[in-house]
Amino acid sequence: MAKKTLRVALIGGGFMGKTHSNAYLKVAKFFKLPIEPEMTCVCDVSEPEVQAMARRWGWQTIETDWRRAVARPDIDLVDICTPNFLHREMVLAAAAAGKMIYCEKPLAMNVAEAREMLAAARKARVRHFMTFNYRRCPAVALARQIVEEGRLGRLYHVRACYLQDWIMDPEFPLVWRLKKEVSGSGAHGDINAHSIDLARYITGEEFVEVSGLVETFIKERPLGQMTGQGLQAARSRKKGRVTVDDAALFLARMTGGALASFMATRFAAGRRNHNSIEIYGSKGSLLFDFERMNELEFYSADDPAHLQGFRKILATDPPHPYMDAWWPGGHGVGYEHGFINNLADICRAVAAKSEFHPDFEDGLRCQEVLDAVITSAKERRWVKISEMK
Ligand code: NAI
Ligand code: SOE
Repeated sequence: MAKKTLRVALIGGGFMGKTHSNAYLKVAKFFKLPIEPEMTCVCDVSEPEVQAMARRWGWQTIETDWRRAVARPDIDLVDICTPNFLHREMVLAAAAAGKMIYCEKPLAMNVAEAREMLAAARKARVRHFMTFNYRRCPAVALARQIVEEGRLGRLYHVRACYLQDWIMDPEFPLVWRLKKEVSGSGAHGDINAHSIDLARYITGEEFVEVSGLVETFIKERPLGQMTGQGLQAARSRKKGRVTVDDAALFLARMTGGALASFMATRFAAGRRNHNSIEIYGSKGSLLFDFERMNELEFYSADDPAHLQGFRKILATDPPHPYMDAWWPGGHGVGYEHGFINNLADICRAVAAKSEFHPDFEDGLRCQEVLDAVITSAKERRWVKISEMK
């Protein structure tokens, strides 16, 4: 009997379009899945470019109008990899067409949109999934397991830093990530979103209140001429205003009583994609840094006194999450594996009709924290997450 398939329409063939295409191509080669994705349709605005993308990755057909892609009867899952301002209307249309939806982060431009998107998916009774891909790094999933096993005891602190430097040059052009009407916010929604999600995922706790600070260091930049991917563009002579934050820092209180700090910036020279999170508890600590993504540092106060100290776990052996699908111990994984692991979990959840996280509810929870920080920075006060409900 032919294997059950999940027929996918991918919208947006840029950076994320590539990582998702790679995941669809590879997932069933490494994971034994009850249902396998079929690369049915890829959609982007430029016909020659989307044709080339289809040929390169093995997509069966193309569309240049996303509404046609969403409406097609031969599609089960709509995968949204477009700039943030498009997520809402694409999700609403996909839900109305009865399709399952897989959406890139951040889910929405603001809480109101995220709430509407979750409600639409629920009303249409369609499955909804998100990519917070760092959850699926084996070392991060292991960190969650260690916390769930109670090995850290009561949690006192979370310290997350997401540091980049790709726009430090004042002549770097005004790409879509620097325009509020396209991206919603800057470093905050782009990379604090990941840190917020990781804090929720690893600790299993929610945010109670936040106090934030945002800054735009370079207020004008040369206008950008898009060259296909959101992290690059040719620049023109004319200048335009940057309408998002370059950096966003905040303090938070978590439901279990932990005090947390977050720093997201695109102005940390030398830091290309430094996504780190540290968790400190009564019985131990955990440190993860994406730049050393195969490693997890763990300190246990339960160790005999003379052996106490941070141990570095190389999270590449089969007992570590996802590693039984990959290479023998010691042969590490990379950035793309988070996306493939996420997709494997989606396929299993669809086949088993079981729960999957992160879904749109996780996207909404993240958005509430993002918006609360912006409100706090604007009004110069602590903001409770309950004010965002
Ligand atoms: P990108 O700029 O590289 O690609 C976006 C693509 O969408 C472009 O090819 C563009 O032509 C296409 N597009 C724009 N309007 C369209 C329309 N109306 N119909 C069809 N296609 C359209 O952007 P990137 O980096 O791929 O980001 C896309 C999304 O993924 C964003 O929401 C971003 O926040 C998220 N993202 C997530 C990452 C993660 O770590 N999970 C990493 C990078 C981005
Ligand atoms: C650019 O800041 C970017 O590509 C983000 O959009 C991603 O979400 C992050 O994972 C890496 O950096």
